[in-house]
Amino acid sequence: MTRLILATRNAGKITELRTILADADLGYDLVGTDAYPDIPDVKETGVTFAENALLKAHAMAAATGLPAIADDSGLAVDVLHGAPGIFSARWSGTHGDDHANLDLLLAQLADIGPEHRAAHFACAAALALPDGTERVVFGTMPGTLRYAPVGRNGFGYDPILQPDGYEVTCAELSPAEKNAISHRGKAFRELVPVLRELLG
Ligand code: ITT
Repeated sequence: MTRLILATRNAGKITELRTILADADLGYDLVGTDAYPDIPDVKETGVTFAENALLKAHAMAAATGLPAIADDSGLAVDVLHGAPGIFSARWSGTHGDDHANLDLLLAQLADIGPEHRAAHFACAAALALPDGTERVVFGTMPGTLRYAPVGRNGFGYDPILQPDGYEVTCAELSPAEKNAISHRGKAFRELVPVLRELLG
């Protein structure tokens, strides 16, 4: 069985990709970064989601000699010209402080009317092989930003993004409901034909 690495410590992402690979009947053994504790995290020095996803995937493929997948994602707000974008995880200054990031964004947009609150989650998912071969695929989830957080599921900006066509926020969707329409779910599903082409 081919071992495939997903360069993340996020258990939710591993479960999501594992489910998609199983549904597609691709018999890979998918493991996360935690299976390689001695490999240091790579600095996300890219300026696009794709660049950062490729950096992470190539670093993992080079260090392990195995095919590696990595994703980079974030929230892009129209009126902010795509910000927070690649800075989504550290918008408030502290990496991974979801509450502070979301509070700062809501404060910045407090005076912006409903007609100008369009935003989308974006995800780039990269596959890198040890020989340097690379592919990147993308997924987005468009929606509108609320004025206050609602819902307890998910993470990050989920409580303030209401996906187009829904009356609830992402944080009110079940994981399966969100995966079916999410930026990451779409990008991961786009990887299936790429994996078939490059790995068989
Ligand atoms: P890795 O370990 O895989 O690098 P990460 O915690 O850096 O994961 P991401 O790159 O997936 O997280 O996402 C960066 C930020 O974008 C994340 O901290 C959230 O603020 C936001 N974000 C991305 N996807 C999201 C989603 O599905 N729901 C809510 N917020 C999301």
